[in-house]
Amino acid sequence: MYRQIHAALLACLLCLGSLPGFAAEKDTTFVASGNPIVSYKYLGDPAALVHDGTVYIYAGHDECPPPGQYYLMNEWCILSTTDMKTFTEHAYTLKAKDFKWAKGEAWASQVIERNGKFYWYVTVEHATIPGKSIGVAVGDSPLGPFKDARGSALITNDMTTEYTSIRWDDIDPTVYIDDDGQAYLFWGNTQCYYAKLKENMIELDGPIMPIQLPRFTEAPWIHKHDGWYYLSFASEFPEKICYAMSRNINGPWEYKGILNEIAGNSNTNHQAIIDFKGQSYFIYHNGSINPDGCGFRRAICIDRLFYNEDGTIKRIRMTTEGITE
Ligand code: FUB
Repeated sequence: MYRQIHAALLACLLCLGSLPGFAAEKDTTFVASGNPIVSYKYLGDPAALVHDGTVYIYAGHDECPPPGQYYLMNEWCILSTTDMKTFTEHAYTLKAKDFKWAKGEAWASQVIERNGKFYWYVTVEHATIPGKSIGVAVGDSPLGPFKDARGSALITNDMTTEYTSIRWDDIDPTVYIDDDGQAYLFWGNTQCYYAKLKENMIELDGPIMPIQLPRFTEAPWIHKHDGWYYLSFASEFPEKICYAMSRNINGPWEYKGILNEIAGNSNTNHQAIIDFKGQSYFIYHNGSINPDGCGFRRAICIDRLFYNEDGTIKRIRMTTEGITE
């Protein structure tokens, strides 16, 4: 009986969560009972920022009502944790429409800090330049509020037509600031790109350069660990996460194979990789709370990530228990 009431309540909450505009009215703290960490609303495309002893997770809100099979994403939500088990969902959300030049569609994003400012790079559909585009918002805190930093897109589809004619290749930004202070933006779908960013973080500082990665689909994530640069990315479709390594952020990148297998019930598989308090974590989404089975109502999971002595990464073991210690 209890299980039935619980299931009905969950279904009701998920239904509410799929309604456009549903958002936490105030910060809400909860203890995750394994994976996925949030099961009262659908969230996808997690990006993580470690700052001052806290992990912030920025995720797109999947609002497509069942049984719809399309992306309905209007906003990005923020979660935070200091122990990877107790999470706060913050009331503030950034909306795709906060970028006045955008039509909507809050696809994948990432936040990075520089000189006390927090830059939130986002994918949105451009209102006047056909195709996906990348914008950047800035705030004084990892929890915002954030405002459009440029008043225009940083990357638009017409800037990359020499590489592919598709209109959704300019998505999924990931940003890294190297040890010498140079910032880089990586992004792409079908074709992976990267470019230098100026110190102000809101302008390109050089040409857009293609990177050749085998069976690259989307979702690049750049991180560094013990002197190695890692470029992980979603591969093929349905997606696995694969990765490449280099001693230099400009490459050459050596392909290292599969890092994470197809994530249950979701055709996409979008990752963030962080080190936090001496452990490494793999943060991703699957479709495990979606009874219909598709990639449009996703859920965020966290599992441990382990490196081998030679710097390669062990295959991720996706669990339902999540982080237990
Ligand atoms: O959420 C929309 C798109 O699905 C993202 O931009 C891709 O990475 C894929 O997860």
